[in-house]
Amino acid sequence: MTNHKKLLAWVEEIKELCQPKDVHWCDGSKAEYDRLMDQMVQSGAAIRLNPDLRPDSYLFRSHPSDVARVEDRTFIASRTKEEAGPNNNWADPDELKATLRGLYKGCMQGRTMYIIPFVMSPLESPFALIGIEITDSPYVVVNMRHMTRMGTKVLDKLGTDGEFVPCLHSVGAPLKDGEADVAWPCAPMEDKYIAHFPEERAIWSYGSGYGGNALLGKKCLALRIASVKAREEGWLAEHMLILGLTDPDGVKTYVTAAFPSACGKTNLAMLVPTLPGYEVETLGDDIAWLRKGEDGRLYAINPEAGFFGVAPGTSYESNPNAMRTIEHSTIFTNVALTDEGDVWWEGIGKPAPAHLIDWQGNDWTPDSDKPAAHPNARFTVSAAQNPVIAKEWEDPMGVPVSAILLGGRRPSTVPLVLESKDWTQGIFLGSIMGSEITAATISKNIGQVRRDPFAMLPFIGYNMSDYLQHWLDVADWTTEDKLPRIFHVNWFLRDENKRFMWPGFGDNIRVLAWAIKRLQGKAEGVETPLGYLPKKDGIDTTGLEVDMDKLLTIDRELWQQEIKAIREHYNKIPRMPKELVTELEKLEAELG
Ligand code: SAT
Ligand code: MN
Repeated sequence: MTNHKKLLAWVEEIKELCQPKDVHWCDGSKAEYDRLMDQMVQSGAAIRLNPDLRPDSYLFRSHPSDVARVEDRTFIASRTKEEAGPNNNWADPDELKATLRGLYKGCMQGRTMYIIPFVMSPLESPFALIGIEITDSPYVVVNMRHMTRMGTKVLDKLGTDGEFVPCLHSVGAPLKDGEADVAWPCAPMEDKYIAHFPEERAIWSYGSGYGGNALLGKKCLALRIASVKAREEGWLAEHMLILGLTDPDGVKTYVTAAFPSACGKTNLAMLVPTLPGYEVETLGDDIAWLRKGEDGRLYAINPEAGFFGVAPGTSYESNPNAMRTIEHSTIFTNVALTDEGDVWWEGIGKPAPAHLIDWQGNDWTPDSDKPAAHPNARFTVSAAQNPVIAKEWEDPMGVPVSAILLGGRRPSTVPLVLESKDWTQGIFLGSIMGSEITAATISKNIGQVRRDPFAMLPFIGYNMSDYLQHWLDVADWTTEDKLPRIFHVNWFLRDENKRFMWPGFGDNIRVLAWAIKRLQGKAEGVETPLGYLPKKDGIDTTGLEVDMDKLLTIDRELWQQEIKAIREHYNKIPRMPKELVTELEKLEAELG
């Protein structure tokens, strides 16, 4: 096991506090995974899918209240409110700990306490961050096995005094003697807490079993805690996919892209190009850590080992590589079940069968007025199963990034693509990013546009103004020619009839191709106050029926309104970096 004194002491402390029935140190083996799955199938927590149709795969149904991240119940408990900033719920660390200790007391009664040693980044990477998640959820254990590198090998790396981030998690549903368990235990909303202690580098999560609330290596460690560490140490922890794009000349370029949750990062990362001669390979679909390499360029590494992707809308048409990835050995959460024992969801590319069991376990027919799968239903799967995973995806030093894409769901105003004139304008474009709120977070305002700088609003572990300043400061790390170029994209423009104006998916290669040509000096840009737009015929639209004039417009009236909205957004962030305010003033003068 381990002789790590600090770890052993912490485990003892948590055992005393949470009073589990027993303790299991996870070795990370497939045998352990299979055993846990067998137990969960027996207890009714999991359903084994038909092995002839979906081998080695399982379905879980969450409690109807526990279906997404809970931003209202997510806290950054830094020493001061100022350090957490206007973008975070702040709580006094001592008070929050007292509240949480009260909840954790006896919270694992009747349950097994699992200890999951895991590492974010390949084990041998110098940038790896080790976490130890203690949880009473076997669902978390099996998901962590796909999403991270976990088990005994991590304890070996930790040695007797290595550093680790303690990540405490409980579903918050103790079992009294003889009390039967439910399929998805969790606590009521007001008792859920996703708490981060950035100075101490600790995570305490209580009451939710879902995704980013419970798989603590992901948003909690690899983004919120890592972003704090990154600022202190001079690197970046970002909500970005990483892809490798090979052009018809055989030149491979690495691109990262920041989009909010459920805006198509997984689809873009696995894109099948509709333009001949191009090839896209995946390195990551959600998180990128970026560091300056010895040659002065920025290198990106994916700290995760798997994909936790949105199922609805995923089909052999929209994302064939995702569909191939999840043909076997996959965990599904909140999708519908067919009578044959396979999965189904809205947008899977096959008509709904006459009968299904919906995500809540009820009979469902096509007449039902509710979706069969929850809109935030997910698949969890090892990245290695992706047929287009890049062979270098686990390179311990990462890959050099040439372009950064920023985007969100904007039905109007923001054109299909533009390139910032320089780094500062690129950071400005990142700071004003907006997107329609999706089902990936529990919110009453789904569909409304909210400002989500760098798609990091829910994930920055400190003050947003310092975060934006940190991005601006990257310009001082290296010379301008070595910095990635920054592009803003919007696949989600709609026409008067609310129809999407751009086909998206595999056709997004056409925009990527333009961006790559810009990097290579092979495409001219049209200068606008917001940056460079493609020339009229700059984007190859062969075979498409699209209105490029509309897709590439910067509408003065809409932008005058947009500037007002940006001002409001800026006003909510005290200490907004001066350079960005200047950018806004410049834009106002030019478009006003
Ligand atoms: O639930 S997660 O935070 O893991 C998914 C997402 O919101 O991106
Ligand atoms: Mn995400």
